[in-house]
Amino acid sequence: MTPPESPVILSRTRAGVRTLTLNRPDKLNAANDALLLMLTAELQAADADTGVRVVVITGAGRGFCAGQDLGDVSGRDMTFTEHLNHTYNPLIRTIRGLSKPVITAINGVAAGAGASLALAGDIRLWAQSASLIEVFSNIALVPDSGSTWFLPRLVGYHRAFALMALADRVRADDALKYGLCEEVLADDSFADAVQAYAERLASRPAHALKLTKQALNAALTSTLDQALDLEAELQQLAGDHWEHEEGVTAFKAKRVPEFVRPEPA
Ligand code: T3D
Repeated sequence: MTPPESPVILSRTRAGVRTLTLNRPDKLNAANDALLLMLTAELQAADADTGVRVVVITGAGRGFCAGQDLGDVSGRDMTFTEHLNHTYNPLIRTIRGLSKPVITAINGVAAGAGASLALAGDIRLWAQSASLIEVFSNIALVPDSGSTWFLPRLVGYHRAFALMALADRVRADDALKYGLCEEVLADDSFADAVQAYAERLASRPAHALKLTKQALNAALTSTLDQALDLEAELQQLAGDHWEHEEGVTAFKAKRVPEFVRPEPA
């Protein structure tokens, strides 16, 4: 009897943190359609699950994600445009639109669309040995899955162009310097350190963070006037929520606020 195939995405929830692990380690977690569609579905499920407060995306084995599985493209019955609209673009839109913080935990090499995925997180944590390569030009393709949007906003047009044109590898220390990651963590305790970081994030006020993500996403493409208007609108929603009352009460009582409560049904 053939053993059942292991799932391309592993899912585990601990202390309000849902960890989704890309699970094709023999190919450095290169993405086939099953992986991309399942990752998007798992993210949507995490968004709908009130027990989940933070989502972590990471990779099994020594890679984070080597981008499109190049063994999986010949004979495909979709154009490139159709394929991106069917797989990668919904994935990136889902991450950016998720109402919960998404941590991309870059455990190893992130290349091509895997680099875009690494950059799409709200928080990017890198293992010391991780690296990122805008590898697309090696196979004469255009950076996709959001790389042309994320990278110049982080490093400026010129460094983005150079990284994309030459496909040079960015290592963790430079990634920190360039603003591609929030923290570089030791390899040997990476998973535990990511979980600890995620749990700290999970203890923060989830409703306020959801609105903060919404405001920051909108501000990336808005005018100052539009940002001020949206802040005023969202602040009302935050101020009317129990989290705000709890924060102020805790401050006055000189205690730590307790932002984790079961949501009313
Ligand atoms: O819709 C569309 O199709 C367009 C979308 C495009 C999005 C994209 O992501 S395009 C870019 C595709 N990705 C690449 O071109 C990256 C190819 N891989 C590499 O350049 C290198 O593997 C790395 C720099 C990422 C890592 O190098 P290294 O030396 O650490 O590992 P390796 O030995 O090259 O790879 C290990 C194994 O993974 C190897 O398999 P083997 O020989 O042990 O059986 C290798 O073939 C496999 N692998 C790595 N990347 C891919 C892959 N297999 C399939 N597809 C890959 N992308």
